[in-house]
Amino acid sequence: MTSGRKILGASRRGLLRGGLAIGGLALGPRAAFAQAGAHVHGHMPETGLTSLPVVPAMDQPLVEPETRRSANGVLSTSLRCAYAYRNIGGERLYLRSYEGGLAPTLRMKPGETLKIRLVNDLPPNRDRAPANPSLPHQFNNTNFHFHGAHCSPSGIADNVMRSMAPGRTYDIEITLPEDHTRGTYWYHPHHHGAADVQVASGMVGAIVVEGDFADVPEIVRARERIMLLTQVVHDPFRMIEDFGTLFSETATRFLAINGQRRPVIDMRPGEVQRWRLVGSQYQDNMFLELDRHQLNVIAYDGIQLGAMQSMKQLLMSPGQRADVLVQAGGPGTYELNALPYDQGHASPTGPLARVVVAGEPMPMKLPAALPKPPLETIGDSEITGRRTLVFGATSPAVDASGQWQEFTFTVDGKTFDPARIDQRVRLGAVEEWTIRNTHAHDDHIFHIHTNPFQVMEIGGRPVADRTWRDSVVVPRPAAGGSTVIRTRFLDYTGVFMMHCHMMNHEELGMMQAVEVYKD
Ligand SMILES: [Cu+2]
Repeated sequence: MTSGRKILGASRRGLLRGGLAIGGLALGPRAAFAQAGAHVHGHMPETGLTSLPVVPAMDQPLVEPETRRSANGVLSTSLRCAYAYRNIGGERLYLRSYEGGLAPTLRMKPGETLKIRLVNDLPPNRDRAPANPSLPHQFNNTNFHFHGAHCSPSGIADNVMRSMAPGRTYDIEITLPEDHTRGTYWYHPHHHGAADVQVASGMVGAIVVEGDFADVPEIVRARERIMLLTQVVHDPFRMIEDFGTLFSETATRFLAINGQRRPVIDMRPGEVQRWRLVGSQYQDNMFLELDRHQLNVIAYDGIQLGAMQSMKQLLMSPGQRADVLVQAGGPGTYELNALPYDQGHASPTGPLARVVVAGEPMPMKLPAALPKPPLETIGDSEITGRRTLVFGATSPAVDASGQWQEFTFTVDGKTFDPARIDQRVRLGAVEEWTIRNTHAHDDHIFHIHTNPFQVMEIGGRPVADRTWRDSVVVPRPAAGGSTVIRTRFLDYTGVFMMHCHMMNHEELGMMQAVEVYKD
């Protein structure tokens, strides 16, 4: 294996991107310093042998991930999981990462195959697996989940029951059907015990299934931006080595997009851009507002809407995506903020980006209408079965400290056990599920793999357009206490997951295994 060449290549890319990531540790301090000195001008801080260039904390142009595209029906690539230094918001963090920092965007089409050689270069686990699998553990195990994909959950496809151990290499092969919905998806690790730490570390990347809105010239002409929303957390050593770093309602240090704190998004007056927003934050809701601009949503969770939804504020929950058209107003600087939002407790707030509108006006238009959405609505007569699931949690006594050890998070009163199948569904079934939330202190996020669903009602209120999604809020009892969805279990048998996408809750047990079987 030519690991030396790979590491050098990654370092050079990091330097060219502006010194965001240097594989300093792997290269050896002397080599890293020589490379940095040779290529980067400016002040080198005396922070140790592996000095990195100073990156201003904020107001840098938005950096978008490198793109990797399919060719001849296959997207063949590798993903290396390893520790890396990342400069984010003036902090020099040392975190588990994909490809040394900002994970690449994968672009492919329906009918194509994604082939990944995943190299787990994380160090050995120091702890043994606990008797209770829903206690966080072994943070250096990983695997790969294509969030939102309608594809096989079995074998070496989108199988999150796989365990990818440190020091080893694994192949993943995921084929999308010809009629797969086209839009914005994402990927992240899903190994129970370690997924939360890895997602919170920024091991998140976008996947674009190409070809949506191809007949809508106003959207085709719009410049696209990939924006991975994250909550940045770390301990006093600027690492994440303990679950307690992630679990408290005040854990978030600041919010970031694509690993940048308050980057600058440039636009021309009148320009329309398409922002592919990915809710890759590990735990909390983000309630977005762009000063003096409308957010025009054209798709949720990678599935086209039949009519544009124009709004002042947009709620992004963990796991969700929104494709948003933004039309710039007059010259000026406009703040993109996360506003206060009550999810049972206060969600994190703060600046996300600045939109700087300047230059020659660019006369562009928003679309007058959108094409027919891709999935047929599920009518009453199609339903073959109904189930109710209960998201619950035990909360600590009023005088407790709020540490994670004091909580359990459950579905139907049980924490997750990979040895148990919780829901069995016949292939071809079309079901209506009511998800109740009995947990007084938190909204939760229902997410299920393999098949998208149609949202019928949230908190007792019908959803007018019955939005297709793969992740949806289940409000706490005081806010309605339930969400109703309908879904078709088509095409794929096998075992996959249903869980809360607030990663702290999933890791502590709020997850079930669903098996779709053929008679
Ligand atoms: Cu939850």
